[in-house]
Amino acid sequence: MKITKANGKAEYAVMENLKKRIDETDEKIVAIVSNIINEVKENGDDAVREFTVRFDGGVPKKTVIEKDELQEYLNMVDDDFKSAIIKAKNNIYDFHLRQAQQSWMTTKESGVIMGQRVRGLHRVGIYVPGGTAAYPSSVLMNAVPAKIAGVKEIIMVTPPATDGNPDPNIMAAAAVAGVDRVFLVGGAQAVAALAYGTEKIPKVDKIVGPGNIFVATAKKLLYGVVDIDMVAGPSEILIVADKTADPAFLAADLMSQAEHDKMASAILLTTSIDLARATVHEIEKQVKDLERQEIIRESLENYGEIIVCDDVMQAIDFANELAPEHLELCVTEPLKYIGKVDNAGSVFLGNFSPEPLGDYFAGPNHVLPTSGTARFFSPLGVDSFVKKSSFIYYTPAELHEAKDDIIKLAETEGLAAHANSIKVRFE
Ligand code: HSO
Ligand code: ZN
Repeated sequence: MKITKANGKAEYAVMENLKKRIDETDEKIVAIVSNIINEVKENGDDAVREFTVRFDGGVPKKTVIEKDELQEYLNMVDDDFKSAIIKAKNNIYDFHLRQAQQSWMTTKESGVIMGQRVRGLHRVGIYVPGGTAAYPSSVLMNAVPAKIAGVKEIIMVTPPATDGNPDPNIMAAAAVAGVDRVFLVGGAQAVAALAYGTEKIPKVDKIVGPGNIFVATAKKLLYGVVDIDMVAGPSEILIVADKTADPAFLAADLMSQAEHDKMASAILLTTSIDLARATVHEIEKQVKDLERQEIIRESLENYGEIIVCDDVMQAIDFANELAPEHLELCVTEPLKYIGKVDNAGSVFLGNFSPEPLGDYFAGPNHVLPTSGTARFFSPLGVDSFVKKSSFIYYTPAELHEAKDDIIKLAETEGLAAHANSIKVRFE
């Protein structure tokens, strides 16, 4: 990894380089996915089956797993894994429980009543990709907040493994998280089926979860027919470290995100040139033993940076501009700086709060805004699974009091029927 000095230009170059990763809409993929969506809309399960045969090489014998069957998978998996996902689920549950918003109502002396009702979406679909990107932790992160929000039914779709069977670890996580039913179907056809509903697969109100480019494109195209979560970009970590940080920890944490994807970005901003050099040395030392070293090397080569800053605040200012998915503050008194962070998906404070603690266990969500979107997006949470509606109750006297103002506003907009709806009540 190269080391540069903060001078304005270096930071600008980093930002420009990261922007290159944002996918342009690929017209060819849009055309393929649009066709899949239309076919599923028209021909339902037949189309889903046809695309599954064409893209996945065959339809699995079993295509749906009901809730009671999901529980059986919990007894099939490794005991330590089972105990770890249960503990993780409890932490995620506790954290997200605090996010739940109450409905409210206000009553004025005049008799006017107004309020807002908050309730869970009716039915939600979670997409879980197949292969090496099938993460049980992501099942928990998507399903637990939905459960707390009061979603009545949580459906999961996931492609089966090559032997036609479901991934037992994913099924066990689904059981722990409270998923109601799993359909063994993947790809854009699964997303379209969830959006429109087929005879077998029920129509949902929102689709969440990561997927390949076909899945992401299907979600984007169907936004509006159905709600979606944000479309996730490659993982990112930015670490701000002063001279007290440990280079072995920094190297390990940078590589923990670099291993996700060759497009992932890992950036270190430090006030110490010695620490910068020691971290490069540590990376070389540690990378050799890592299974995904090829991905890590490529990611660090293309999107890894170390920038030496004058002080911690200069580093935090740059972090705010970059708006990273994950921000680690490996500095003395990290809590002093939390109020200075404006743009970051999730912040990890001190030398013993490494990013994977958040990926798996502590409680905050790991579905976070990427590619600078932490400027305006928030982590997935209970809010992502609720809808709100407001209500008004007016008395005759209060409507009379307001009538002239409303009529004036309506007539100014040229909407006589609106004005009439008020007038007719007092004629
Ligand atoms: N760090 C990823 C989430 C994840 N990590 C899942 C491990 N498993 C989100 O950027
Ligand atoms: Zn991760």
